[in-house]
Amino acid sequence: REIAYDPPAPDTSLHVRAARVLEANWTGASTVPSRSLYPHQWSWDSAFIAIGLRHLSPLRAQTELETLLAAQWGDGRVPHIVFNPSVPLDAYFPSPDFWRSSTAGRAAGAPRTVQTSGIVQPPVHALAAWLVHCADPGLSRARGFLAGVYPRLAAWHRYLLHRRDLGGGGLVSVVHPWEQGMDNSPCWDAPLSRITPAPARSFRRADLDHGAAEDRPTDLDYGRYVRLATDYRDREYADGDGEFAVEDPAFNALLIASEHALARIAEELGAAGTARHARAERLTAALTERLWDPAEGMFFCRDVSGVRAGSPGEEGGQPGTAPGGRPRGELIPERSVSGLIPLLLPTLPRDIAATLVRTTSGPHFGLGGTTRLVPSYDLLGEAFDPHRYWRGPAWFNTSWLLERGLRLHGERGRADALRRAILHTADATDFAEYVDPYTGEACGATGFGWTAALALDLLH
Ligand code: 9YW
Repeated sequence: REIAYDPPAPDTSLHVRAARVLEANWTGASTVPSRSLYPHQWSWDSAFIAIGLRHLSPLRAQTELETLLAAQWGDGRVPHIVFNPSVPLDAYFPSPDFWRSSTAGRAAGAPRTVQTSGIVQPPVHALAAWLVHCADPGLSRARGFLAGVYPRLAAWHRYLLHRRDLGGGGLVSVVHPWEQGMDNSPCWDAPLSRITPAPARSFRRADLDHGAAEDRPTDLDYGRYVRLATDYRDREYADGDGEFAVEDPAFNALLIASEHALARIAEELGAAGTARHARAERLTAALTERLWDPAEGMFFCRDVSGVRAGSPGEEGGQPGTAPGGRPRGELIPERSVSGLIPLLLPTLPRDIAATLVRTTSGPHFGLGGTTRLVPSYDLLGEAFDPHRYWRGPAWFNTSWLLERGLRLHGERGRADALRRAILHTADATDFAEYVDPYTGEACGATGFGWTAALALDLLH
């Protein structure tokens, strides 16, 4: 034989480089999204990161989720940021002295020993916990992983379902654009336009030290984010009186997927999961009833700011329903990738799933045609910008969610193509935070946590 040995696999394989990113972003008990831009623990980032980390170290993946849940508030909310005390205050805005969780959050049961924000992010955690368990059930059982996280995850879902049904129709509302995770999505333009911005000189944006201003949200957006967060803090994080309340399809779909996962976790722990599966079904029905637009072939956000849950319609109708049985509040006519993400739900009506698949590959999102990954916003929308944060660029977590959805609904060819595109783009961009949806050009930070983690997950 001419070659007497099998050459070792090059150590620059995608797998090895993704593992290196997660290693470099690991702080000892959790993983930062990006060393430069986001030097703390972020809630939904940690859930996605745990999903990838489970292939490298199930123990670290379990620890990632346990660290986040240890910062849970007494009322059940899981904060969107858990601050690292060894990072200087000015490294990220808003910092702990803005949120003041241990004082302003006292009534809501904020932890005393760790500083956090007071808002939340999408509930991907029970789904992540279940997937992490499945990677190494022996270790998980030996450590009592699920038994430890289950009560916390259950309290988290209870908080969302009981304190955040601000529209009164059974769905959860976000009270700040940062909660939904797609900060400056055009979906928020209309509800945000009513908010008086905080003066620009009253805060300093640390994000502009690391990110290009033309790619980041504008100063006017930031003024409004700061106003909403300040008002919420000054109400001691009490829910129900804010000026911004929106029912978002992705946030609710992730809650439903997590509720199904929580049912499985309950079953693994020897309890019945039936009531949770049934609740997930009711939520799926509420999602399609309140947010599905059959004429447009996708889900939309519903602006329920100012709709008082619990207050019956003028003629004594159901809460959340106007006289005549219509849901209260208005649908926001902006096409966001958020409106495609319910495809990940196992019991979505077949015709809705088929329509969503068509919309994903149609002219507004271009998948399999003009775009490489799913854009965050309508290619034909007036506000579309291929580089400005959540107003057009493609993100890896949303493409990963859609890959799952396509596979789940039997669209194997499309799912395989999207999987290949995610892996190729993660590889070519050094695990970028997000990319130009047409060219795949890297934007934002590189060495980004969930990009590396979700690429790793797709390699397995
Ligand atoms: C910011 C950390 C977070 C993500 C959000 C994303 C961004 C923070 O980064 O928000 O300062 O812009 O919008 O979804 O969790 O990766």
